[in-house]
Amino acid sequence: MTNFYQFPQDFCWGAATASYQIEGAYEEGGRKPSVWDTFSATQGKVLNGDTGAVACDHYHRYQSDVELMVTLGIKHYRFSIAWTRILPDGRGTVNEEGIDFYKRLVDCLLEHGITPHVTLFHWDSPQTLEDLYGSWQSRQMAYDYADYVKAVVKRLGSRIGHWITLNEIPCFTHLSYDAEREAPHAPGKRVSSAKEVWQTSHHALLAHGLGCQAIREASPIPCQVSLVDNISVTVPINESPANITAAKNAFQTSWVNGGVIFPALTGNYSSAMLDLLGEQAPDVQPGDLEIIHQPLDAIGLNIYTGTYVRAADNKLGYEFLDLPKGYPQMYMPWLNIVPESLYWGIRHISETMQRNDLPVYITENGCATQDEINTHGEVIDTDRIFYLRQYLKAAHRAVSEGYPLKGYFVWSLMDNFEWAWGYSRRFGITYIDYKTQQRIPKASFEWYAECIRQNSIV
Ligand code: PNW
Repeated sequence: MTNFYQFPQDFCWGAATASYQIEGAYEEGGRKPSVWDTFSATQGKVLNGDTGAVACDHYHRYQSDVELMVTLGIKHYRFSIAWTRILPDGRGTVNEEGIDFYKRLVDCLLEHGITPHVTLFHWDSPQTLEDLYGSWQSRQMAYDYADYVKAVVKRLGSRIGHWITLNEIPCFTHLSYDAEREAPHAPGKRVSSAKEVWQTSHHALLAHGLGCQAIREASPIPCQVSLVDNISVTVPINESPANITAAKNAFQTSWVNGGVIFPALTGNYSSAMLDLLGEQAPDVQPGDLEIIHQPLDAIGLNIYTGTYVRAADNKLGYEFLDLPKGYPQMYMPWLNIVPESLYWGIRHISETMQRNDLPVYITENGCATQDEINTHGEVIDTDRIFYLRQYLKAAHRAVSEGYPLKGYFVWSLMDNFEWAWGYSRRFGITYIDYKTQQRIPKASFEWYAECIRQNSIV
């Protein structure tokens, strides 16, 4: 049976996770601390004193978690590798036990017909490198990252066709080294100027570029290389030509876009961005922008929300609109429900970065809800279904208008350690009982499974 919301035959349905958020086993297999171990062990940094020491215990339960994916019906799984399992001190001798864990996981996925999409870094910087030179504050971090990438790809590369260099540069730089307040993300520093913050994201961009080169050099098989970014999506309040132009212009001037994804895709910081930054712009050495501007096979977008924009009679020609009181939100202060953001994110990338041919993946989309187990032992999260259904409709619109959207990964396969919010916020389509580690598929899990079966929105 076909219906209006049918997706292309080869559309990739997936789910996503990240190492520190699910693995646990923080002192096992030769792993050493990352900045998130240190940060979460520091009083007052993470809500309720939660840490990722145990998390979902995925390190020991990966086989049954793969069974869960089989039940769900996904053919694509996005996860991340913990740098400190591979190189416990960030550099030096490779810890083969760490490699073995990911080999077992990847083999298990492949045996079950699931394609791994591997993120090489999802925020868990080696603590040793933070102590040694302030991790992303130093240019050296980019070179150490590239060596780590080479070590991983050389050893696991024969099994993996999809690599992602870094997850969300703004989050592990700007949100981790804030100039104005103590940053909410590890290592939670407060540096002395905006320029120093911009220097951290410049180093991350450099790491991305060097990482791409390292993957291409070390991979024994042809593979797809991409970057995952949380762009800031501007949505026209209505789709008049003037408002669409306003949204496009606002998209390019936003610091997250102009300062992170723009250089990666075009080879330059956007000029609007540089004007805005003035003296605070990062120092860029000759050759940096060429390294940063690597040919990519795809771009991954993490989209959860957006900001409404309209045309205005001011110098910029547009203005951002505040949301009215009571605007619908999911269970996170920033998670306003703006389903069209998924469509506009894809469209802006295609149209404003001169990259209308670049395959796009939605590498994360999802929400936190106040899930409870009912008397039948079920979690009926119709609110999550409501959210996901609307966003998928926007994804479908992008596909039907011809934008190159190739796949969608729900965040997340299971509830997990939600960074500074600890376990208080549940983003999973599978409920985790943190006392027993029992996995309980929520109603949204069944709903998503049916979408996958029908290759449509149900
Ligand atoms: C993502 N925003 O981060 C991360 O990649 C995940 O690890 C995380 O669990 C997930 O979102 C849910 O928070 C984001 O403010 C954090 O728009 C904040 C935003 C977007 C993405």
